[in-house]
Amino acid sequence: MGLWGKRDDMVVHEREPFNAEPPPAALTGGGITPLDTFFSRNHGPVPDLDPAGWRLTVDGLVERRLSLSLDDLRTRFAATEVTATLQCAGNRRRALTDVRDIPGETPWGPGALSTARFRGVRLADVLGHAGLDPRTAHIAFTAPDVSPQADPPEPYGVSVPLAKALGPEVLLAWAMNDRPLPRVHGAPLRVVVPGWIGARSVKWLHRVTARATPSDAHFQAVAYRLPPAAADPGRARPGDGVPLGPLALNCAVLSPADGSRPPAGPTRITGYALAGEGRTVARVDVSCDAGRTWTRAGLADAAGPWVWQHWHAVLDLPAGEVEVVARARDSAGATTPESPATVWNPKGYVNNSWGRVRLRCGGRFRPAPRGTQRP
Ligand SMILES: Nc1nc2c(c(=O)[nH]1)N[C@H]1C(S)=C(S)[C@@H](COP(=O)(O)O)O[C@H]1N2
Ligand SMILES: [Mo]
Repeated sequence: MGLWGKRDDMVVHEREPFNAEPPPAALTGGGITPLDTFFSRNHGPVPDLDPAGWRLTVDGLVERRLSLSLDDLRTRFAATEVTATLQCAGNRRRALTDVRDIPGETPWGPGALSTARFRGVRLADVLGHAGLDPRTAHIAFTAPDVSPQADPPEPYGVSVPLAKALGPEVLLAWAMNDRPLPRVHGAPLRVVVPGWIGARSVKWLHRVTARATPSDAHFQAVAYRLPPAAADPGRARPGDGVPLGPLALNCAVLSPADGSRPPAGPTRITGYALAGEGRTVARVDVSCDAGRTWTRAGLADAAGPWVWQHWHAVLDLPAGEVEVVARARDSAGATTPESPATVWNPKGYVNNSWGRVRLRCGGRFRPAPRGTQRP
């Protein structure tokens, strides 16, 4: 077993803070991602919290300030489950670095997303118990992990608008795939905000605050905002750019692996697609001739509204250098953009350009003609 209980072949971008994604081949099965395969994104050291002494504080614009133990959460509220795909805003950033360098950011491949069944209580139920002041417009989350990426370093914090926070899909979760939440994924309690960038699903949650304005913590006010293409990210000021929230339609190829050398001929191509909030993946098309001709991929059944969908197609790959591309369309008619250059931004967020793998296909195997003998 590798670091933090992850599989040995995990692609570890950084050990401290721990940032790792599964190799694409490990995600081809779709469905629920095993805990040892689930990607992990951290901005600081992983806290080691004692669940017995841990309390969740609910404060801010509330009628009753709450201090809840894990037992309080389990016994005073109805437990529920949500299966959700978490995707980092930096998923597939590496393909953007081919356009222009993105210094100081993790070069994620297509594996900075994974799916789990989370168990916990609805955030809406806990907020209802505290009683919200009518001025509440945002719910802020704070955790104890201090990130050196903020200047000065500060604990991790973000917020979501109240309308999303009250959604029945938003959980305070203590279990993942029927196991206690692993430490690296936020034990004892994390937020799960399905359909939104992973950054909003705060791990090691210890404080929920009702506010009139968004959180002014670094990871809400400065990072995880889409900067204008010409911006210098080193000089971003609070409020610059567009805050990232709901996920954009995305689609990537998982197999054959980028850079691999499969034989030419009929080849199974697989990957995933993920639609934004309130939308579904309508179709995925795959091409091996730069988009002149397309083959419609078969889509696996979705396991719910908040999860990825895996797809597969068989393409007759020619011998030589071949680029396989995949594009998706969602239920609102939106399509994934063709080129990484059009989505490039200085922080490398939200690359949802066509999935691409470059292959070198071997010569076609031809059986020897009848009557000839091989040496
Ligand atoms: N407290 C805290 N919560 C956090 C983070 C963090 O660094 N600290 N990283 C966020 C980001 S950017 C992502 S993509 C997800 C990753 O969740 P995972 O590590 O369980 O895959 O957690 C989010 N929650
Ligand atoms: Mo992220």
